[in-house]
Amino acid sequence: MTDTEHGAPRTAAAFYEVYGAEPHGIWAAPGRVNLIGEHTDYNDGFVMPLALPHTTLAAASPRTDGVLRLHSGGAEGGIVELRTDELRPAAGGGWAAYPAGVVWAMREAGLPVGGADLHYDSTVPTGAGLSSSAALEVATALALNDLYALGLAPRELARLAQRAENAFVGVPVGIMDQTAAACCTEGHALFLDTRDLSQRQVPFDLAGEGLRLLVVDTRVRHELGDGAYAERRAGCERGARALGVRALRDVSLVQLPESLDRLSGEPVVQGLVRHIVTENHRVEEVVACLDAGRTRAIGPLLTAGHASLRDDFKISCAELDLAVDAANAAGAVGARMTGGGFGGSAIVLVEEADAQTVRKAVMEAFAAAGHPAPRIFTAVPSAGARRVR
Ligand code: GAF
Repeated sequence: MTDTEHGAPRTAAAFYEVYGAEPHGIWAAPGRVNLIGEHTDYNDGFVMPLALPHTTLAAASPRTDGVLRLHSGGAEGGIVELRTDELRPAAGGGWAAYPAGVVWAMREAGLPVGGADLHYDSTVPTGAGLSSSAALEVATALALNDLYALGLAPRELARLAQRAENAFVGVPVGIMDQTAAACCTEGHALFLDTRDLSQRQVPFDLAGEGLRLLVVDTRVRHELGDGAYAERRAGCERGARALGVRALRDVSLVQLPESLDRLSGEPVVQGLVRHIVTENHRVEEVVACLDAGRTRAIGPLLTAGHASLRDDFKISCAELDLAVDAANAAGAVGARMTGGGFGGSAIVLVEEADAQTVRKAVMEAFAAAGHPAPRIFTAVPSAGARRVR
């Protein structure tokens, strides 16, 4: 039994305490790390996330009066009560805007979704770049899908969750995190083409190969809504327009030098374009390595991806750079920041035998630099969203 299944009785008990009745069911959706393919998802490109064992649990029951009640074990402020027919996109709204946005998106799509009582518990760290928002959205979407017998497939739930975040919460994220939460499977990384949403589960058996993937949560909290994410996205779209392509996905590595020439005079956009084009290529190379059973060969690609995010896309920070540099100096196979950037987490691929040495080196480097100690744990490729009860 996983921690998620272990946690289900506690979440059921908390639901009972809050609402005075047993929940109809309990659903779970995981956080994720992205192995490679950063900021490519809103450029129609390739991504490769894997689900973490950390999940958000949603205990839920339907209501017949159109009222939506939301309660979180991790948030102050008690029950948030809303009317489903009065939901309107608005800035702000705190954590409850994410699940409320999902109900709004479903109703906007003409789906027969009414009221519900929901209680959430989560082990996904928030603000750590590990997609706690997507886990909250997708757990909600899956619960409503079952409660209201909508019959939607996981990737359709991901689309609705993304719409909730884009149009209701107001953050212009791509489709990676919601798809990861909805579609990842245990023991695999998910190779996703964000243009047509075609996907392939790529076996990623680290333990079997004597490898380990560490997550270093720098504890530098990041917010996607603070403008820098939207700025990068707008810059990429500007680059695509200037190059006359539908999205930067349509610029190949071979065309890159000529494309950069055409953008001379726009150094910031040049950097964004160079990152996206080289990053899409790195995803394809990582997939080729994994398909060929050459897992260790992805290490340099991860590290090259970090340099590109730091130097061209300019979304790293001192703590992320330190985590990557200290890990590599201590013998890691490769390392990079993961997720939206400006803080959050890095991933480090290490030989199992070197894991303790690398971990210690990162802790010591943070202490020497005067940064708060990072939180380091192992990422085991885990299951996507599911009903647990
Ligand atoms: C965040 C976003 F939510 C994703 O859509 C993606 O753009 C990612 O940053 C960067 O790859 O997690």
